[in-house]
Amino acid sequence: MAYEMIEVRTEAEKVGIITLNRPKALNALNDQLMDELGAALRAFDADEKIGCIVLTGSEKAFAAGADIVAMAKYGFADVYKNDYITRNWETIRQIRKPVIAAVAGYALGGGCELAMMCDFIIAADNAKFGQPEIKLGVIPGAGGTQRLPRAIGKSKAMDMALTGRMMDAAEAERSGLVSRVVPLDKLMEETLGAALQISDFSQIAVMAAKETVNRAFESSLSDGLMFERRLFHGLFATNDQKEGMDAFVNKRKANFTNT
Ligand code: CO8
Repeated sequence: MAYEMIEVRTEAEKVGIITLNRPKALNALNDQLMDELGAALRAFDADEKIGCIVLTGSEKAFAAGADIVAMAKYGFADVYKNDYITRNWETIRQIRKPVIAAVAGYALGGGCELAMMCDFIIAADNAKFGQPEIKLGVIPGAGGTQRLPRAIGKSKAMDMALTGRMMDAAEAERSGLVSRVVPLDKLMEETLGAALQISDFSQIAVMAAKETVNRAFESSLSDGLMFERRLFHGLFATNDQKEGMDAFVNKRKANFTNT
């Protein structure tokens, strides 16, 4: 598929990199961009050589939200019956390989929600997060009211959703929204470092770790612990468990085969 609103490349043939590329609109997320993003994510997920995916934007904006110019024209029938804006936002949830968001500049509204749908966020020191939908007479529509409180707690999430204020990178790290903050010129180096590291691990173990951490948000503690235990046990059926433990015992680097 030829892409117009995203750029796609790989690093060392094992990391898939998707760059949102609508610079004139600060990467505002419209249906075409989200369709392209969904297709690119699915293609990397299906590519056996790819062990991790990085999603990023420009230095000025990860994404400044859903496309307000497009949305301004829509009525209830367009968004509800025809599923405009919302139709392709769930693809990223179906991706089984890790997706890291590398966020510089604005991550607002749907941009903040898209970053939160990734498995973790590495932020540049110029990053700004916010859910400003309240200023437009609406509310977040892609998980902002649900993922933000889980990430940063009720009080800060309410503050963000009700005032529409922005949170800078330092506050985002302090609040647990992002895992690391790095200087802007080190953002891709740091993110690719993490992505390459993950790509060298067993894809089976990596997928299991992702699935299990995500389960923590969907289940009781005892159900989550049982899910973890069963997957932990299951990994003892893989060649990669034998390889990883043998490599440790024999003081050599593990060579995982994803089997
Ligand atoms: N949609 C469309 N165009 C945008 C958007 C956007 N979200 N954000 C910026 N642009 C455009 C501007 O219109 C402008 O275009 P032009 O040059 O043609 O006038 C261009 O990008 C540059 O923007 P600015 O001139 O405004 O740049 P500034 O540096 O002055 O300001 C800001 C940057 C602060 C980011 C500012 O652009 C802004 O406030 N943008 C809107 C942010 C916002 O409100 N985002 C939330 C949108 S609502 C939403 O995301 C709901 C999500 C629901 C998802 C549901 C799916 C399931």
